[in-house]
Amino acid sequence: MTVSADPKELLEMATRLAAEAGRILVHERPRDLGVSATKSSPTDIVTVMDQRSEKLIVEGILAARPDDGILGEEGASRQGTSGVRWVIDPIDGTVNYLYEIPMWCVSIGVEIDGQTVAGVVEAPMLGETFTALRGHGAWRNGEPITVRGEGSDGPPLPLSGALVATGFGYAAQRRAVQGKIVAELLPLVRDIRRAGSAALDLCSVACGRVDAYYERGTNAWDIAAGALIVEEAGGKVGGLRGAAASVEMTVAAAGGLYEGLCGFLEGRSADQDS
Ligand code: LIP
Repeated sequence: MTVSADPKELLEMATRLAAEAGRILVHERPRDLGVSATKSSPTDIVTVMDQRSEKLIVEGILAARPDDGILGEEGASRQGTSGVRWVIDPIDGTVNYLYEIPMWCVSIGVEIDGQTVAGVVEAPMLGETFTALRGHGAWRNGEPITVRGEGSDGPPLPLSGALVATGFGYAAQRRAVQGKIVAELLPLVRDIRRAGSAALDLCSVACGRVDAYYERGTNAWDIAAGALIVEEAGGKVGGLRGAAASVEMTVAAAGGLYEGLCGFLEGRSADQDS
C-alpha cells in the first residue's frame, strides 16, 4: 500500500523506520564490531551496522513509496519522480556507536519538493525520539519542546551565558583551525559540549539541553531532520552571513543568541579552512 505524501503520514513512516533501525542497532550489534571501511580520513569510519541500518530504512521506504528519491550517508542515492525525498543518516555518531558511547542516533528527514516537511531523530540509548512536522511543532517522546528561553519576554541570552555544542571534522588541517576557533570561544561562553552527533546536538538545542550549536562540515543527512526540529521548537538554523545551513557552516540557537554566535564566527571566518 503506497503511503500518501501527507507530511503527517510521512512522519509516521519515518518514525517507524527509525525505530526499527534503532532496534537492530541496539540488539544486533556484533560483540566484535569493527570498522568495515573509512571515507574522508582514517577516522571517518563505517561499520556494518551503518550499512545494515541504511538498507533496512531504504527497503522500508521503497516497499511503501517506490517513486521517492533517497539520499543516504552510506551510499543510498536515487532520483525519485514523486517530489518526495528521504535524507537518511543511518547512524549519526558512528564513532560513539563503535565505542559504545550512548550519544548516537538514526536521523531521517523527509522533503517535499526540496523543503523538509518532517523529521525524526531516534536515540535508542537515550530513550528519546525527537520528531517535527513543519508548521505544527517539535516533540520529544510526543511531548512538545522549545529552545531554552523561547517564549520568555526577557532579553536574549548573551554569548557569555551560553552552553554551546560543536563538532570537529575528520581532516587534521580542518581540526587545527577548528581547535583555534573553539579556544577563542571558550572564555567567552558558559561552556562547550562536544557530543559527537550533529543530529543530537540540534535536538539538544531544540529541547534546551544546550543553548546553541555550530559546526563546519556537516552533511545534509546530519542536519536534515535536526534543523527542522530546531525551527519547529522556536529556534533559528542557518549558515554565516545570512546563508542557509550547509557543509560550510551550520549554526542553531534561539534568536538573539543566534546573531551573537554568528557574529563571533563571521569575525573569525569560521566557514573557511584557513
Ligand atoms: C558525525 C557528526 C558530528 C561530527 C562528527 C561526525 P557521523 O557524523 O554528526 O557532528 O562532529 O565528526 O561527522 O560521521 O557519525 O555520521
